[in-house]
Amino acid sequence: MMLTGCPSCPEKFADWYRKMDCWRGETFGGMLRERAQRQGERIAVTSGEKNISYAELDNRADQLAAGFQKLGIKQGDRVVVQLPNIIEFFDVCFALFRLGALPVFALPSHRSSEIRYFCEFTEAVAYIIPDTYMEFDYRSLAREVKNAAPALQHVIVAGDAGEFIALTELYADAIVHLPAVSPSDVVFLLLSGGSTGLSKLIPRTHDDYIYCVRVNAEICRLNRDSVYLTVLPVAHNYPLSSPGVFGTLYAGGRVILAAAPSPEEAFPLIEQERVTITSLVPPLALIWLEAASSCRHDLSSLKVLQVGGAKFSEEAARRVKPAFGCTLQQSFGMAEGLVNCTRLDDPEAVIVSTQGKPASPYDEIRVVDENDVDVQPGVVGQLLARGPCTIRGYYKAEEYNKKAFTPDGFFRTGDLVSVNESGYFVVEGRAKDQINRGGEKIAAEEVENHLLAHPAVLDAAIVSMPDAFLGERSCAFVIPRNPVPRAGDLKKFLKERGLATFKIPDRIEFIDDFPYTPLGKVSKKELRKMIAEKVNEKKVKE
Ligand code: OOB
Repeated sequence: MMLTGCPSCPEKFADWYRKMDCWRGETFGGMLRERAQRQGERIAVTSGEKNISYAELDNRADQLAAGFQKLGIKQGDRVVVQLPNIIEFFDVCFALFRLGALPVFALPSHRSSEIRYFCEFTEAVAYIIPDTYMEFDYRSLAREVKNAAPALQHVIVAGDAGEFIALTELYADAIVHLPAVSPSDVVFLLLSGGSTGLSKLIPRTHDDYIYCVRVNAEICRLNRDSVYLTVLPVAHNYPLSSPGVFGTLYAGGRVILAAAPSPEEAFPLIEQERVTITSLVPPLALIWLEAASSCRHDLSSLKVLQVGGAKFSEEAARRVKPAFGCTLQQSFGMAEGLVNCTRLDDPEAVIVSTQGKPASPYDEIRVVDENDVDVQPGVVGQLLARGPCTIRGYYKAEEYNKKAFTPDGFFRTGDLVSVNESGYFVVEGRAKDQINRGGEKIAAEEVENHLLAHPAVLDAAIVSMPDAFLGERSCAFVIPRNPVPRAGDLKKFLKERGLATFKIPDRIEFIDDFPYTPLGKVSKKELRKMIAEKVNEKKVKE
């Protein structure tokens, strides 16, 4: 079933990816069914004291699909899913996959500004939440959202539902009829890190996502004995698929869900469950490295520690093997599809100093200058990508797609890279107007637009500032009106507008006017330099 507003892969390329055995015609629903038939008794997912086998997961997905169907959720419908690392996440995903309904994966940190937009833009029929998580009540968020999104018919709660529908009540007995789901159908919408006002939605198909999952699982040598620990939010593309939880299930292994990413939570789990692989963002890797030196837990089962989502410094990367006795894998991927990573048998020097090479041999890569002319090897340029995992366009974004993709279908990643003689990337910077706050992406324009809504803000420009722990934090330069607002009031204002906390500027600097480029655009480069100097000056004084 075609979802309108999703540019599909041209037939010529689709044929090629099939011929090359990338796209094998599998679906997620079918994949789980097959695993359940082959190894039904084996544990698929563990969370705390709860274990569910492949057969149970398969069964629960069917029962929940029946319940969703009774509610009227049908093929092609969009459902905003905002669940933390709990077993129900899997029931919900596979139930929706089997119905051909599409999860829109929100993160637990999103608040009303983001959720309202996802619901409205995708015309979602349902919104699925936990009752509370990390001391936040998602039901109050749902109340706000429901008023704003008329198409939204159902709010479904994992836990105490209040006035909403309890997820537990939806596990029904008999499925009426499961629709035919084609491997080329869109399976869900992922969120882009974004650089424009509102984040773009990424339509991924069964074909392209399962291939991505499979190729990453192969690179990480996952098999039935693999145990993947999920510490990052499971709905993020990285722990979801690179190879993450879906890669582990594809390989028939076991997924462990951690309630929190801290070493206090994760290290005992590694010991107890004999975890073999996990993935972290760089700031978390720093915390784990620190904790490993005084750790009394047996972490010897860990074979691979993946670090990605933001640049991992070479100094920190060098410490991974001595600290954990396992192989580091650097992962440089994007929800739009392309994933690059170092290989487990790469020399240590390559592993610590590069962000890897494309996961698939069918990924086509170009590194270009500002005129789209290919640069010489080793020269920094913008990375363009086309391949069996990479989308050909964002959901309902016809105009934007003309800029985000070349006419021949390469995705403009916005990442500045150099490529060494072995084809490995070093991420050198970013051309897109985005802040990467320790792996969490902030589109500058989105936050600027919110700031501009404040009556005391004449203009605003947000840039990154260097940070030893997160790599980058955000700094908003604001031209105020009179009377000059207080920084704290502006932050509070953004919070009240329902913006996720990680997007609220870490620092606000008031300024009389911006520096401009010769073309009259705000010079963010100059602003970044100004704040970096200020931050470094302070460090020198300290
Ligand atoms: C992952 O996916 P997204 O969609 O949240 O973010 C993608 C962007 C990239 O375009 C790049 O700017 C940045 O995040 N990034 C890195 C990086 N990994 C991602 N920048 C420097 N070094 C790295 N290792 O973040 C993602 C998806 C799949 C696998 C891994 C990460």
